[in-house]
Amino acid sequence: FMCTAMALALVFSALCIPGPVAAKTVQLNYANFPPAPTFPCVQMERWKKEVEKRTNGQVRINTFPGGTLLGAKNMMDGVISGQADIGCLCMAYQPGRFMLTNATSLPLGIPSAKVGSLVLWDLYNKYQPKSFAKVKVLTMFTTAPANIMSEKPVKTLVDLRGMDLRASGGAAQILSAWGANQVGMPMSATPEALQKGVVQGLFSSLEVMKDLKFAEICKHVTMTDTVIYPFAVVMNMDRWNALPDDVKKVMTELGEEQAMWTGEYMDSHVTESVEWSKTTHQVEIITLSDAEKAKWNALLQPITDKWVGEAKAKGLPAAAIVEDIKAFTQKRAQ
Ligand code: IAC
Repeated sequence: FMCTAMALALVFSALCIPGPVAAKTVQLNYANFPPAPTFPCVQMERWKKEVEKRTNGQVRINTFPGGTLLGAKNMMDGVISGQADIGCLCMAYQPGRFMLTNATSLPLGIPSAKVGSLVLWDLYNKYQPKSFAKVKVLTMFTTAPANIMSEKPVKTLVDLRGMDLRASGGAAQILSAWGANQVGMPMSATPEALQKGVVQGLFSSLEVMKDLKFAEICKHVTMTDTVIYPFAVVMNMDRWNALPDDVKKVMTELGEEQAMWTGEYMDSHVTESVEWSKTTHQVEIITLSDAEKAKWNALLQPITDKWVGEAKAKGLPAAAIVEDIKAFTQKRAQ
């Protein structure tokens, strides 16, 4: 009897589930490289919720945090080839590939994740870089400005000299200019590198002190507020082209809104993470004196000059890009 009932149930569901509503449901797999509690995954879950709500369930997003579908370095190619429909990537991990948008991680004074995210979005829309020609860009955003998280206190350039610190892309060049020994790797590899003593700290936005529990190891933070890390969320072009127009409209309208949401989330989460680090792990927050900060800043000008030279050689309107980043920053900071 049970078998008959189950067989009947199967026949019944086979007949009923692929009805007109179910047949129209689009399933999309969204890959992300860091662990679920980190901000790229928090913004992914928010985007999923908004898309599912605004399309009245026409679209279902399956999220894959923690590199379970694609990792930090094969995100872009994995989305182009269709291993994932959507992927979130950090452009700083491939500086040459995303040269134009990585100009946002030059030391040009972006003050927050909210402003950074909108400036990056403006820059992408103005220049439509070739590096994204094979995908549909759904949104972009940045971290809050990077600061030094370290096992030993860093109060002067002398303290930093030769210290092994993790960074990537533009932030890594800044660490080198200050005399640290920068060790390049994605954020997703950093917890293990810290644990094993491969590095004695890192240079990134401070929300990871809480989200990745770095406050347990890095008892000192030196405030530099120098540079952001830029991110992109991209979609496989064939999958995008196959979407119904009303779904495309929902996702297009979410682009800038999601950039702003993520920036605001990041900024407030950094504040929360710093408070948590101080009260829960007695982390020391070090502020450089004006005289010391002037020495650090003086070492940074050659970085922008070097980028301008390299970008020009690649045929990019390098000086205009730098001026645009400054102008967009002014506009978006108002
Ligand atoms: C993050 C980052 C990457 C993954 C998860 C959280 C970054 C800041 C950028 C970076 N917070 O790689 O340093």
